[in-house]
Amino acid sequence: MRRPYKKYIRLFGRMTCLMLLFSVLTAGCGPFQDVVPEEVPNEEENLVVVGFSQLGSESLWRTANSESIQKALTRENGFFLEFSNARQKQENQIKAIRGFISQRVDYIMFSPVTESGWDTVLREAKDAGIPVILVDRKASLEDDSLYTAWVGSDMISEGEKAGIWLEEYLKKEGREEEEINIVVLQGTVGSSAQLERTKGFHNIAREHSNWHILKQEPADFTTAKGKEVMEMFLRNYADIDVVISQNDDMTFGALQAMEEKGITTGVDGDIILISFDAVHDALKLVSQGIINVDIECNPEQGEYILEIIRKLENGESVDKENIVEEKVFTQENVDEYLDTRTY
Ligand code: GYE
Repeated sequence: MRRPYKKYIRLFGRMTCLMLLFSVLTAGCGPFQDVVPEEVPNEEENLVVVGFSQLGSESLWRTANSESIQKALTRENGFFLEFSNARQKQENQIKAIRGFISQRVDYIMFSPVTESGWDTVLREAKDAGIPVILVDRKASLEDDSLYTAWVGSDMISEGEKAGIWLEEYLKKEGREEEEINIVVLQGTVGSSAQLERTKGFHNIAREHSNWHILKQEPADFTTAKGKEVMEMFLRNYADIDVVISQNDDMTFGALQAMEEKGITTGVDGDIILISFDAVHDALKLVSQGIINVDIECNPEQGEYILEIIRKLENGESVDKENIVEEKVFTQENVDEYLDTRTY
């Protein structure tokens, strides 16, 4: 495989050697040894260079996803990972991807903050001969050959699981004929997570003429926005039966807003609360009966990516779509998973 990036690695390698030599010679004579760049790869290591534009650090899920990838693409495993945080801005991701192209990295990975707007930059990557791996969220592209593989969740199915759980729960409670008022805290507008979870839930909701979605409002997957939007829901709607929050961080914010108004949620509460992600702090609330159900979204995608890149390096073919495994957590099954959840 052509590796023009190796030129830079070679240069860095030489610089590192020179700096190391200098620092040895001057050891104890000043602060210079502190600036030796230990991270920079040298030629002998023959590392696979991966540029990764993570979309942000908006949620606990996202932190776990970044950590999983950083843990898999290590030097020991033969990788040099250049990690760039886009702070939830598409323009930052496009800039980072262009930077990776000009550095001639071996692979580009990114988690698209929103679905659309990637055709031009991905065409540039393709023209430069750099394979692109999509992580977590999807991109809607006019030409699917602009990426090599995608690793992530089936988020339509996640939305459907929420709907199916609600259907069964209302039946169990003898409320299946009741008028049910629903509000939805949505994730980042135009992200595949927001679009697909919404679509999946609607696939089930449309079968129930007594379910009324009063309002769906984006809260950007953050706790602060979740609280703000929930406060607005509480001001505008007096009779809410169900809150659906498209991630746990927004759920934490929504819970603060409801607690401040003396409203309870969950198994014995005033409002049914449905959340997504299933991070440890939320699973604790499921166990305590404060969140009724948490639809898991699995952030541990590092190992899948590792395997894909290894196959590509060996000239093997890879599946275009790689879906991670996920569960549904309620008070009935959550305790057996609580202790082992690391994020
Ligand atoms: O649910 C949320 C995060 O794209 C699946 O993004 C991901 C979502 C996840 O910020 O917590």
